[in-house]
Amino acid sequence: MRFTASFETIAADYHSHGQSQVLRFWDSLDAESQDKLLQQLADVDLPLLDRLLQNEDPTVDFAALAKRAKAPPAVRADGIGAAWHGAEALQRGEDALRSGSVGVLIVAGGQGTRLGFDHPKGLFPIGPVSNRTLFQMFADSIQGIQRRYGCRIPLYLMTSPATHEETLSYLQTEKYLGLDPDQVHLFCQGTMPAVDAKSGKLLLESRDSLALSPDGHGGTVAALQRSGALDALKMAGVSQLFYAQVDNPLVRLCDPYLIGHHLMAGSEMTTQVVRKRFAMERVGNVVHVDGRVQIIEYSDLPEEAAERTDEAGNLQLWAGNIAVHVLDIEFLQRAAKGNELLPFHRALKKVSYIDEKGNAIEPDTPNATKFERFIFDLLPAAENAFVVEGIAAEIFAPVKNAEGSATDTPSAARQQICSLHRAWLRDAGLSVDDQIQVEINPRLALDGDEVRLAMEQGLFPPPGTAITKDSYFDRPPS
Ligand code: UD2
Repeated sequence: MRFTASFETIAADYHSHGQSQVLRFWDSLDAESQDKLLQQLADVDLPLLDRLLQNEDPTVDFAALAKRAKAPPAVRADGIGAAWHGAEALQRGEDALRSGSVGVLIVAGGQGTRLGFDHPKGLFPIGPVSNRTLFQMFADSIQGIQRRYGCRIPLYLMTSPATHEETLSYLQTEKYLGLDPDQVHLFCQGTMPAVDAKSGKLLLESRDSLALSPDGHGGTVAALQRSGALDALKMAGVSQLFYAQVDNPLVRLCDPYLIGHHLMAGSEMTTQVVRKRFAMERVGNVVHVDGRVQIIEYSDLPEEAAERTDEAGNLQLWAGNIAVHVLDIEFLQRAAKGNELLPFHRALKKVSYIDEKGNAIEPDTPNATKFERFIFDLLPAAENAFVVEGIAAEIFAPVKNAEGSATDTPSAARQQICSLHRAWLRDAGLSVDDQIQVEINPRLALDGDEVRLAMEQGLFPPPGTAITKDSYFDRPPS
């Protein structure tokens, strides 16, 4: 049990901050509930909350920023834009992987509300033929990378209180998805309380609990530090973390090309971007402004700035953030010291709560302000922040929305995975009709080159073979 200040101290503190309504049911609670509430109240940084409520924190005038924003200097998909060749970057990244200096960090704390899936999103079955879960897809990629580079990749999975327990039991039940349990590290991010959007009063989710939400993927930095992960990684000789979101099954985990560019640029944070499909696409905009690389989230970018085009008629702000970053451990340690590098973003959301009579209220319009930190706000603080373009069809298939939505649905992602793997098989000499669903497990082949190599070893049907039924290539043909 963590030490918690006495009830009197906490009650006085909340009273002085005008938040004593959170204790209105105190006398009706049993000892266990009183203890639970008291621990939550002790964890809230009331002075920080006051600064946020008084708008005394540094907020950004995104409209003004967007006016000055330009496209970022970037290594484009054709390789142009760096003072070195792509082949050198690739070699440098492969050497880093072989030396064991790269770890993987996947943020999986978000609640999959938009997906309508009431389990941690990593448990969502997405394999187009295998039905493998998102977590299994990442674990298989890591096993493929370990096979190819003879290394051992530590995997850090960030959960939130909403996803931690179920994620842990899933991993235990699934025997850590083929990975060594010692290389898989779960750590839980922090939370922030939600407040009534009008009054700024903290909301109670129940008589003995605040309405708490995960503190944003930017909470990664404090959570890595708090869990001891940064020190452990450094001790293990890991100097870069490859960061990805749990909702992108097409991410090229530990991409040596991206890692190599990061290292050759002497960058502390490198981000992979894709050309946006349209101006208001729901991705962050990677821009260059005031001498720094920054990201203006889609929700903060005025439409006129998003629609701006260059002389060739292309979107001026073309670089879409897909939340794939390479981060130096040293940089994360520096960022964890202050936390002032990560401002809070406010989101107006519907948050269920109990009213002064103890009635549960399910608002049908946004009623509360949530506070989140975004990891990409580290970019302007990073030395030599670097931007590398990738091809969306090869690296980005976000699983965000429930079936039937316009974009970013599970079936759209499954189709993208099939299209990419179909192209690999065709390039290797197999014929596959468009309506045949195919899926290749990275343990067998990580990319098209490896499909050809594996084929020479008889691990795929020989060139000229027609694949006439839905096929999952997971192990050598029997
Ligand atoms: C995010 C990016 C957007 C673009 C898009 C690509 C932000 C604010 N926006 O949009 O720029 O890159 O992804 O798909 O990042 N998460 C946590 N803990 C949290 C909150 C989120 O782990 O407290 C994880 C969550 O599991 C998910 C990811 O972060 O995998 C993104 O979550 P989001 O829903 O907040 O951001 P989204 O998808 O609107």
